[in-house]
Parts: sequence; structure tokens; C-alpha cells
Amino acid sequence: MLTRREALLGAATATVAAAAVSALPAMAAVENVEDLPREKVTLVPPPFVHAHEQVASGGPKIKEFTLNIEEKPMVIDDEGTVLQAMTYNGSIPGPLMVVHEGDYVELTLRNPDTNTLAHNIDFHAATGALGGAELTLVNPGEEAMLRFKATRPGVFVYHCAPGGPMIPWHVVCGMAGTIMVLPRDGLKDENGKPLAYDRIYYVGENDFYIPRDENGNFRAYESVGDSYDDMLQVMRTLTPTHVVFNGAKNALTGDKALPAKVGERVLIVHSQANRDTRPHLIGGHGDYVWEEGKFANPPAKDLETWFIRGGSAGAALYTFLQPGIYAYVNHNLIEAVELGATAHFTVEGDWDDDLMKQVMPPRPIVAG
Ligand SMILES: [Cu+2]
Repeated sequence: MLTRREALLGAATATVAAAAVSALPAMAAVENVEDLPREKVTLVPPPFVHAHEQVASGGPKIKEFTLNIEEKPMVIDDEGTVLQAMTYNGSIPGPLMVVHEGDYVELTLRNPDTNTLAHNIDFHAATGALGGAELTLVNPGEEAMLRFKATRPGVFVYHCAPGGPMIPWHVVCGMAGTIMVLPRDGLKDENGKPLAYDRIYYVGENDFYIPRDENGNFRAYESVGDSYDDMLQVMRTLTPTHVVFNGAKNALTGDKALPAKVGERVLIVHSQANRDTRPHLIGGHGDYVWEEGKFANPPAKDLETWFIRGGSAGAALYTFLQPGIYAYVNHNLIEAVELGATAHFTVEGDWDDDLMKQVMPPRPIVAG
């Protein structure tokens, strides 16, 4: 007869055996990660995006990235106002990283000894360990390597999160970017039909909080550390002095406007790590918009303005149908015009009279 003790022991042994069996494939799977093909990715500064496949041609890979943290002064408007910035790879925003669902992101985060502060990285695309922030805190002169599996498709913010009041300060001083995790078979419309893009641009929006002197002029500081106390006071007002795309007012206008051609499908990835925003393309639309930026959800269609929640990235696909200059703005128009949140697309191609034609030019109204 099986005693209760024997039954329990047996059950325990069986459990151990089952655990051992189930552990085997898991361990094998972990070992297999090291056997996956590797690809070293060279990042490029926004608004541009490194070369990548939209539909993955093979199985999962380990994608290797390096981000160098740079603390440095950056001019953020036409008046020469200087932000003591903190950046990934020297740009605001940090570069857009592209992988496919199921790939492993292997990031080397370097904090050179020329910097003064500790930094790290929190990937909203990652699971556990504060998005990786817990594993990547590096002092000047240190580097850390983090690997995570990209399990959810979409565009996701990454940002510095070194703890306490350092978190918002590092973010509003520039330490945020985006990773795009594409479905292995690419983007799809609401019916599951493939969607492709001919160009991709990455617009990273920032709110800056530059302290003013007693005369109301923006103050300059010797180093990023020097700016902290004063900036914190401005941050606490929740009223930014600048709201800009890609690190500075007019960073994406004039000769830095975003080129496109009539008929091209342009994917605009837009992030805001700290604050809500509402992108709008004047004279254009969002043909397909992933407002929340997550590609497992069907895109919204024909949007006039879309909403990007603070702490997230979104993606909008638009085929330009008319040539001309298109302003791409945060449709809080005060922020667009007064604070800087405006970019321009310069679109070349043929005009389509069917879509728009001036049927009567302005002329005096004749009385009677
Ligand atoms: Cu930082």
C-alpha cells in the first residue's frame, strides 16, 4: 500500500523529474541563443534610420547595437540658447533602432570617462529589470551590455532612468530614443494585407526647461551638473520653454527639411518620452496610423491629427499626393509656432488638379 509519505515523495520525485525534463528544452533554448546569427548594426542620427529589412528574410538574429552617452552643450533655438544636454550617440533624440519580433537586442551602453554622471537605459520594449535600467547603470568610464528578446511588435521609447529626480532631468535633457520592433512579415493594414514604406523618418519631440536670468534671458551653464538646480525649478512648473523636434527649433526645416516625392509612402515614427503630443501634417493625413505604436493592433485610417501619449512612440504612414512644402506640427499650435514643434516635408512631383484646384483667385467683391 502506498503510504501518504510515499505518495508525497513520489509526487515530489515526479515533480522533480518533470521539472528536469522541462528544464532541458529551456536550457537548450538558452544555449541556442548564442548560436543565433549575429548582425552588427551601425546606427545613424535621426531623422534618418539605419538600413533594415521590412520583412525579415530569415529567422531570429542577435542584433548588436552600441550607444555612446555624450554629455555636451547643444544649441536648441535660433537665438543660440544652449542646453547642457545628455544624449545617446550625441543626438536628440537618440537613434532609432530597428529589429524584428523574436530578434534579440544586444546593446553595449558606453559611458566614457569624459562624462560626469551615471546613466543607464530603460527599454519600454523589454520585460523585467526596470526595462534593463537595473542592469545598465554605468558610471563615467564604464560600459555595460544588455540583451533582451524583442517579443512585442511596435515602436517603443527607450530612455535614461538613473533613479529619483535624475530620471525626468535626464529625459528632458535629451536622453530618450525609440526602438522599432517590426513584425517578421512586416506591417499590415486592418485586414492583414501587407503595408510597405518607401521612406522612414524618425521625429523625436522634446520639451525643454531652460532657466532664465533676472532679465528674462535664457541662462547658460558651464556644465550639465551646474544646470540642475535651476532647471529643476523650471521643470516643476510643467511649463516648457521649448517644445521641439529633433533637438532644436528648426532642426527639420529649411535645408534640413525632410524630402519626399509624390507617390512615396512615408513612415513617420514620432516619440515623446515625457509629455503628450498630437502630430498633424498640414495638407496631408495619416493614411494608416498606429497611435499607440503597437503593430499587433490594426492601424487607424485617414486621421487628421493623432495622439502620442507621453512615454510612447507612434507611427503614421502617408502617401504624399501633391507636391509642395508640408508643415508637420504638434497641433498644440502655440507649441508648434511659439515653442518650436514644427518640421517641414519638401515634396517633389506633379500636381494633381483633381485633388485640388484654385477655381477662382482672390478678387474684390463686386457690390450688388
Ligand atoms: Cu542619463
